[in-house]
Amino acid sequence: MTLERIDLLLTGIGRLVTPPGSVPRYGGEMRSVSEIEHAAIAIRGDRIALFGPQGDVLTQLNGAEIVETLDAGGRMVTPGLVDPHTHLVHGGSREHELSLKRSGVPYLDILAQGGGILSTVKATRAASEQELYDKARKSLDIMLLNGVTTVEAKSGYGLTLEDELKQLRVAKRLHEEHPVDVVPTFMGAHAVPPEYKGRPDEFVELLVNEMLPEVARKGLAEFCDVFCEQGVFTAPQTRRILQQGKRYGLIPKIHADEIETLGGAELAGEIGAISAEHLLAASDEGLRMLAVNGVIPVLLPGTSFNLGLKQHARAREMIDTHQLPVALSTDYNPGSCPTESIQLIMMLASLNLRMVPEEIITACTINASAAIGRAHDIGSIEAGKRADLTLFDVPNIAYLPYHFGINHTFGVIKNGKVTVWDRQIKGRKNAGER
Ligand code: IZC
Ligand code: ZN
Repeated sequence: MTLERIDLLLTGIGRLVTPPGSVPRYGGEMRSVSEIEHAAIAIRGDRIALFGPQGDVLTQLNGAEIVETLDAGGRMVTPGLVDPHTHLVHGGSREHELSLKRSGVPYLDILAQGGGILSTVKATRAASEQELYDKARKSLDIMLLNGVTTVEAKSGYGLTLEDELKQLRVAKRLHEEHPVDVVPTFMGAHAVPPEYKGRPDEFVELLVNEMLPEVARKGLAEFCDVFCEQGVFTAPQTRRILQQGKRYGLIPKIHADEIETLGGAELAGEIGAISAEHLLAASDEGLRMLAVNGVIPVLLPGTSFNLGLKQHARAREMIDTHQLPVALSTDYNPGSCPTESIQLIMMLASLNLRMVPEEIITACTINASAAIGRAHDIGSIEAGKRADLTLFDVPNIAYLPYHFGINHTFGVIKNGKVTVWDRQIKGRKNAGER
């Protein structure tokens, strides 16, 4: 890239931290991140042009036209964080189920009684497209203020063709209108809707024959996900749905072995899913199948925490024994994990998954971007990659999972534009609206 003109030069970076490269980091590689003190980053358009020790960068820019220079004030800078598993677009909320949960009724029992996901289905069907948009947009603002620059968003609270399309259209509009990039996943197989109660195979046929083809035709999803779980969708039903998704160009993902061991991890390996999510109850063979087939485990420690489970995903074995490229995500949803805070997830990954800070940063950047097929474009600070950067008011990465329960993000640069500064969103497209 020619260095004749730089649009934004970020100087005064106390510590620049990034995983290297543009491919997922496997196992032991997750621990090695590049750290540069007193750094600078030069941006041209929406791309990183140059980065390194500030003295070196300034020397290389000698004679270049620099449109704007911004002082990071000694803060830490990482790649913009990526949240690769959310149920961002939904109606209503589920605090009315909290007492039931706390009295010991399990998550899947609440669903079997017509609550849980199905109570959100009712609220989502009743909501207008604009109401869904306004609610999701508020969550997206919170994510951005927490340092997230790309999120994946699943449908799955409509469960009719029209209501699934409604959710996916909202995700598309958010992607176009909000600074955060929104990557859409079709998850019509999230639950069996009440009108198909006791007839799950008929619902699978509807998904396969009508919903999937139409979603794909309209270009409203990149990925297809299935909740493969006891009492929800079986492994054979999951296989059928994801194989049909593949025929229509949708890349498979699986909510696999979250609560019961159903062989979801094995299936993710067999069909070549890009990622397998949750995995608390995954078998040894399942983990081996993920490794052999290059499937990215997306771990969601906020969910096991919030469900009060004793069991956690076996992150240490995934990383140390199976050399897997672990990613982390919020799982933001109104039931099992009502939080947008990826920084809380970092703390829980440290506490309950025993991941070290370098692994956590890798899991929230390059590996998270790989879980949504974008490691070539985002997830690390590299010349030529998208200029998505997060500034934290912390001295080093260990401080992020260490000092918990508050937001450490000071600023965000998205597509080369200063989008959050001094903890405020700038450059909002429809600034006057809210
Ligand atoms: O709304 O409960 N696990 N799907 C599968 C969810 C959690 C979201 C929800
Ligand atoms: Zn989920």
